[in-house]
Amino acid sequence: MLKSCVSWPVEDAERYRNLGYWIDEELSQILERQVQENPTQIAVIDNDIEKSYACLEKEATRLASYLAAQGLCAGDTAIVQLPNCYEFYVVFFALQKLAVLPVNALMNHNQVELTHYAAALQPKLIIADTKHSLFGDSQFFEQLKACTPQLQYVLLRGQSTWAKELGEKLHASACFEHFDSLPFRKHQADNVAFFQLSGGSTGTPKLIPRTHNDYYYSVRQSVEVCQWNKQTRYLCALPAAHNFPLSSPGALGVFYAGGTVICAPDPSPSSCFRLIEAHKPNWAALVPPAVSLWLDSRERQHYDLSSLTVLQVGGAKLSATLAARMEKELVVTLQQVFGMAEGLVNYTRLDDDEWTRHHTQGRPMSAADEIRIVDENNQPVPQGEAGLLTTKGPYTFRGYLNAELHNLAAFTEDGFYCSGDVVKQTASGDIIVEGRDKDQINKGGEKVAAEEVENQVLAHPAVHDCAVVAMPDPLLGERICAFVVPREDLGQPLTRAMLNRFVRGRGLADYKYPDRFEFIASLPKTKVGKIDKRALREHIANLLTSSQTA
Ligand code: AMP
Ligand code: DBH
Repeated sequence: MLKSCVSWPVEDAERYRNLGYWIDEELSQILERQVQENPTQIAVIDNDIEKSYACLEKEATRLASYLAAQGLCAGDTAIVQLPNCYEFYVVFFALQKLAVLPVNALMNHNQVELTHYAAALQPKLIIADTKHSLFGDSQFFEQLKACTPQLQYVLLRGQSTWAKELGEKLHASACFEHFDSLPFRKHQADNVAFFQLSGGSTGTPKLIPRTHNDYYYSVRQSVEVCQWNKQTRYLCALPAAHNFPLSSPGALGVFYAGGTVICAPDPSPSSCFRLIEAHKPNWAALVPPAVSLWLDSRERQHYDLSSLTVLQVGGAKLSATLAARMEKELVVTLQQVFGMAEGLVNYTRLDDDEWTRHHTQGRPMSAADEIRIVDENNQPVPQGEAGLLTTKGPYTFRGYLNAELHNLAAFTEDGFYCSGDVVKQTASGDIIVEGRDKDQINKGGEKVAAEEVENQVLAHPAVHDCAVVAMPDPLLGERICAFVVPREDLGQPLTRAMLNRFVRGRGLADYKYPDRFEFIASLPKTKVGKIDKRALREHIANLLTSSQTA
């Protein structure tokens, strides 16, 4: 199955190795080197738990030993769905040591997403949290097992009455204490280490194979750009599994630099301010809507947030107005981060001038990142003009898992990944994100593939046709609007309430639900007969404006 992962052409791989980008080390080495250099330093703070590097390494090794004793071995796959917590990192490194390849699902992923990951990966193991509604009892696990013949093991965080007693063991205070540590053999650093999730623009979410070599380089280079060191204290408030807080430089960057990760359950002011005052992080990463919430929160005056020196913002476009307000009112330096789980990450640099920090999304982190801004015929646009961002480099993937056809469209013939972002580049090489040419809604950093939502709505028997588009939203930037053409031949009129109830019953992640349904007699078409989504976006935007002014 993993044979269908596309790797780098031999000559590129050789070049990346010769230039020192790929060092043929596994991700687990990030932790091992700190155990040599920094064993007593606190690696992770999660509420009242403080764990040193030595502890994290010991507990990851024990968990790996336990899983090996159960029969898991290199090349097996797993689904992990954990909240922001210490155990997330124990599990991450345990699986890396074993060379078991996980996909780290987000906590707000639901039945539809997990079922799809299981179908794509045929995992042997699921590690989840009993707080998630799917894992409160055994029903969903049994259901998955029925269609995933390999699936045998489940390990739960939290109190569980159904997954034997193992569930309770995945708790920070006693991670597999009675398991002796086994030595783990080295694995090929060219191999896939885990699967990252793509926001996607197709009917089913795509999995991104990330290798040890490429991901490790992206972490090291991010640490270099951000100048992280042992004094770095990073507030991890975005979902730990997301590429941004995992690797830009994120928690893995902290571990590489020997600093401390402070886990926050979510990016809300009520969760974060308390933790900032208590644990004094100097860096944090947010999406733009969270920045708005922080700025407008009345709670802010009651807390000492002065330890924060840099606030990274990414995942969706930050307005220059918010950028300026943020630096002034929070007394921080802004770092814009424009990245993608597929690879390429751009940062504004800490010493960039104010205009660059406020108005651009930064520039590629590596000299080896190749950027081409092109028109729809893949021809470069003149410098300074907007075009489609395509890229390749030592940490940008070369193909989604099991997606041969889709990969043909997602890459140019010479291996550049077509990101679907419309950008322009300033004379100094900084990138400004202007928009997007992919069928996706970016709900304040949470990406939703229109087609995935359309398929769910289309499953309703009274729906004849459907098109999902972004509508403007003051806080999130965009929300989801579904235009629905009802079937005429059915007696009972279709209502918004019926559609809402129907979609909510389908087991899709909540953030993918349409925020609004609009009925329409037929979908507008372009000259070439495609659904005219631009017209639909304009239509809903006008409707919103006129309802505001009415
Ligand atoms: P994904 O492929 O799901 O990892 O999402 C990556 C996409 O998020 C990018 O291709 C952009 O469309 C969007 N994105 C990420 N960071 C930024 C940013 N700082 N500004 C604008 N868009 C962003
Ligand atoms: O949105 C993203 O996917 C993203 C944003 C910032 C990302 O993957 C990253 C940094 O690494």
